[in-house]
Amino acid sequence: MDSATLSGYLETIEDQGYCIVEDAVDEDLMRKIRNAVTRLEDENDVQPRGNRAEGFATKRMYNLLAKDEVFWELPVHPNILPFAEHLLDEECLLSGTTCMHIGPGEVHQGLHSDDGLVSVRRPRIPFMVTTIWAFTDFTEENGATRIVPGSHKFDHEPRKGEKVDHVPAEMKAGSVLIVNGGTWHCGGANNTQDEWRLGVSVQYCQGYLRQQQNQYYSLRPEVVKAMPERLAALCGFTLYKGIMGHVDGESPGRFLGADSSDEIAYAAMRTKNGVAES
Ligand SMILES: O=C(O)CCC(=O)C(=O)O
Ligand SMILES: [Fe+2]
Repeated sequence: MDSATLSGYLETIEDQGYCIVEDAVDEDLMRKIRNAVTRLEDENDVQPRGNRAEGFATKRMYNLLAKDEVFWELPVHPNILPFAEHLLDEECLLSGTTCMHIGPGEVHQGLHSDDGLVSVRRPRIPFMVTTIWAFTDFTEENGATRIVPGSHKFDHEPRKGEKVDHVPAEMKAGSVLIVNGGTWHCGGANNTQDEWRLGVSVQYCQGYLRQQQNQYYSLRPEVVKAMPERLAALCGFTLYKGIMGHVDGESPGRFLGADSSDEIAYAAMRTKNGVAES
């Protein structure tokens, strides 16, 4: 994506709290992801978890990077990662990867903001950026994510029973919805007879924040070692600003025997450790 296009989208997010990037994903990747999701749902006999947050007719899976390498393409995708790098910064982390397969009869989720657990007064910078990838069309009828435009500027989290207008983020398969972590939203109700809505959420957070899904325990060392460097760094296997996350002063990447992430960590400590250098 060229920088003028990216700037245009970033302006929309600044104003509205979200934007939709159309045609972000090619057919081949869409097909691979859809196949992986249905295969994993079958293999693991995934069933709705039966609560308002996770849904009563929605199949969800978490920690997708550990489940199939095809998901590795999403967090580092060149059309999408720049949004997280701009709205957070380049040392942001991957907070979670979740597949949300909303089935017929689902009711809408409760309105929330994804970084609402952070107890810093609003309005504020985003602590998270959520990207929701459409692998089927998202329509108002089949449960498109609902958004409260401009709500990233509100001074509170949604209150129980609070009435507010929301709009469906309708988009074609292959589009990605980018959401400021402070924007109010929810998964929509699926009022169709037989249409499943498949979305995958790739969520990023500030590098100093605890990740929503635990990457360290879900990813085996040999898996991280096989990852591209950028992906391993996003998962948290380098140091934040050359310091945070260390083990006896060294990068967590070193303990995986990953030469490359070890190198990055040492370089980061030399060049970015303001304490040591000043
Ligand atoms: O499924 C969706 O469209 C949104 C889900 C969501 O916002 C969440 O689980 O935090
Ligand atoms: Fe959400």
